[in-house]
Amino acid sequence: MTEYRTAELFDGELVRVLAEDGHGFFGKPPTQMPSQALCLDIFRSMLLTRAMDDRLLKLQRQGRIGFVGTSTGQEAAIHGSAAAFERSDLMFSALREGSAAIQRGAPLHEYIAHMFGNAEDTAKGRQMPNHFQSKEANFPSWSSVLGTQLPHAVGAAMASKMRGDGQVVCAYSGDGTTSSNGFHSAMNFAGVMKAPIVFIVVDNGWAISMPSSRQTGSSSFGRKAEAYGMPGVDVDGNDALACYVSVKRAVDRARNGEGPSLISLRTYRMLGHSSSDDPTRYRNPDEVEYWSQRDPLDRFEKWLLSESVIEEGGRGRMQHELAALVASAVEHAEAVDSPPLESLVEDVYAEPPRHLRRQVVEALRVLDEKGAAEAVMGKFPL
Ligand SMILES: Cc1ncc(C[n+]2csc(CCOP(=O)(O)OP(=O)(O)O)c2C)c(N)n1
Ligand SMILES: [Mg+2]
Repeated sequence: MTEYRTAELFDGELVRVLAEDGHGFFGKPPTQMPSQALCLDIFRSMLLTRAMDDRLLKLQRQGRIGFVGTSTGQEAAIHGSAAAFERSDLMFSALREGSAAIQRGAPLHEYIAHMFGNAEDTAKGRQMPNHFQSKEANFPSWSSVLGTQLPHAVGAAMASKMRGDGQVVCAYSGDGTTSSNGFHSAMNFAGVMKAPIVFIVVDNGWAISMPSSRQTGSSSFGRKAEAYGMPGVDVDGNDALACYVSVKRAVDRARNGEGPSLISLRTYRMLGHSSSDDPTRYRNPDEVEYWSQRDPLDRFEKWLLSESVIEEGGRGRMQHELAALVASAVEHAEAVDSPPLESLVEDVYAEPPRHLRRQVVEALRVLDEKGAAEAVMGKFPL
């Protein structure tokens, strides 16, 4: 496994703002620093993501939810970058950026409802967990088919360009997804048409069991941008401020009509690919140890303390408060029913056709839910 280390993939400097140990700046402070309030919001979002991972993975192990794709280790990349967009911008996520919707205003209980697929799930239980959608947060659901979100995002960016309303589109993908057709089509089209979009590759070192060093012949993901005629940059993805500053520059560029950019955020997936994966089968424990020494939460916390944005013990108090919020959202979600069975055939046709209605009624009869079957027959007479 020594062939792995994304650092080997890239022989240039990563963009950094914070010192690796969080004590001060790496070099000169950038001119476009986020406000203290925004820094605090980013940190809180990072802590919430960690708290949700912790709780949701336990729920999955207890058989109370079906699937979890965690974000542990990637919190700076997710929330530092998401903070650079306006809420009116459109955000297309991949598997691990769902909690950015909460950062953008979606209610926590809706996110948790989605993880359970209950009647309060905005996707009505029709999606896998971790495929969150929120109209309120301008956050479309994504498809598990890797890369399909990227051409959709470019289409949305072109629509914004035609409307001329200044909306910028954010398009997240993983390192593995850079090998998809969708990535190429989207990057090419956006480059040619100068679409107002920011592509963010969250390079977490792995695509299930495939290391990112085996994903491309390029010397870095950021450098792929050159071939598509847009700027590209490789950033330390465990540095929340570097993520914010680099993405903000690209967002401003897109809003000013200067077209797309590609930002690659170098980070690490600390846990398995999903709750169905055992990463010890393919990863060297030394590598995991190396990255555990570089926890993005610790690094940002040290800097926030040194700038007096938080005080000693502040992180612990926030963690406590967020864990309680997650616990109460879980308690609420478990008391909510599943979506009604007949919702399976709704929302495609204006009136669900006869054969689908019949299937719902038959299913309800099999489930011995006579009352419900009669109610459906009353609603949609056969
Ligand atoms: C088109 C397609 N090919 C293969 C898969 C199977 N698959 C699911 S996730 C995954 C790895 C994704 O890696 P990456 O893009 O780096 O995202 P990460 O999971 O690391 O966040 C693969 C190969 C898929 N879902 N879609
Ligand atoms: Mg990956």
